[in-house]
Amino acid sequence: MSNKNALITGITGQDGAYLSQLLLSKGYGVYGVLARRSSDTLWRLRELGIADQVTLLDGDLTDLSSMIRALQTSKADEVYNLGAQSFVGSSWQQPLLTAQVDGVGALNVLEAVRIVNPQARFYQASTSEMFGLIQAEMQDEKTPFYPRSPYGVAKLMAHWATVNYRESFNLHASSGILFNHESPLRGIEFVTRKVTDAVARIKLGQQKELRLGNIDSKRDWGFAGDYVEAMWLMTQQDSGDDYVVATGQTTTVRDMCAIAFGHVGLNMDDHLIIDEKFFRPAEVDVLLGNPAKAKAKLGWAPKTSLQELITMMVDADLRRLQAR
Ligand code: NDP
Ligand code: GDR
Repeated sequence: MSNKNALITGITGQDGAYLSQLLLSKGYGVYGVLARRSSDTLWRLRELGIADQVTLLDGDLTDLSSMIRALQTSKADEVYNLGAQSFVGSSWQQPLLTAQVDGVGALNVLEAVRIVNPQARFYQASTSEMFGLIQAEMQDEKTPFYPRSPYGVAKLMAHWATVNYRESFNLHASSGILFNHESPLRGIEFVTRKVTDAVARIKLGQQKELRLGNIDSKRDWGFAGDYVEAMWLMTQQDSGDDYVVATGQTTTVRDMCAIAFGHVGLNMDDHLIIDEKFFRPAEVDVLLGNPAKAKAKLGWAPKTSLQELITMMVDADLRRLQAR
């Protein structure tokens, strides 16, 4: 068992919850930055039964002083920067906030590490959205970036800041370029969870239709529980590096949707409506990651198929709705 401490920004998010669970199982003292909100944000940690096993520290990524204090209080050996305005769709409405939180926020955490404990190992939650407009059939660590949203642009700044701090100050800093990963703890605004929640409601007679935007886009979807293991493996290496984490399979939103409806014996065409409202000003048409480096260097491989993932999510949504 480890006697290390970890600090997680974004601990109340999907990945923060699964990463906390993983680190607790390894014996870490887990600290998380809790951004002030008017409503409760601990539901994911509660659902995993770990809300009282982590130490929450008030702070915000845009507030450098709170990041410095979080580093000091937690005495973190490993810092995972998962906090972000992570919804691509909202980033066109809130480009400056997204830049402040996702771009400058990462720089604040890097500065806090540099000031308080440059020996701490740093993980940055980078994203396949940095690839954006397709430059290669399969994207890997050498594929050029071409972000297509204010979110992608902000995350690119954070990625390069991570690389730059590694090269400038010799920090143990890694950038995990993670492709889409989902789970029953996924936010309801993201397409997989929007679909699985709607399918469960339609099955239970609580809803009739599901309105989506571009169902022709393709994503490389994996399970969040598998992906947080890759984050931890990166901080265990001798030095920081950049890694693509993906399944190597891509599927259209349409086919993902068909899996969800099919799982409960419903016909998607009876319920699905295409709504212009959900189209984006610029789209990332296809994402398909090549996780060969993560496999070779980290010994990481995805364990959950898209079929298993979507059926797990539909079943969880059915259970939640029936328990109400
Ligand atoms: P979520 O949206 O579920 O979680 C985001 C977290 O960031 C929440 O805990 C949120 O707090 C916190 N947060 C937002 N703004 C601030 C702020 N100003 N200060 C401090 N904390 C803040 O995201 P995921 O868990 O899905 O993703 C984790 C990270 O990985 C994100 O950075 C995301 O951009 C990135 N990523 C995600 C992928 C995915 O497919 N899930 C793929 C690639 C990258 P609160 O709960 O209070 O809102
Ligand atoms: P994405 O995820 O933008 O890839 O970012 P999202 O699930 O929002 O969209 C995936 C694709 O589905 C299309 N789509 C819709 N999307 C949503 N949300 N709602 C709809 O109604 C809808 N209809 C069609 C989208 O246009 C898109 O093509 C996620 C986030 O977790 C990011 O933080 C992360 O960095 C990337 O994954 C990798």
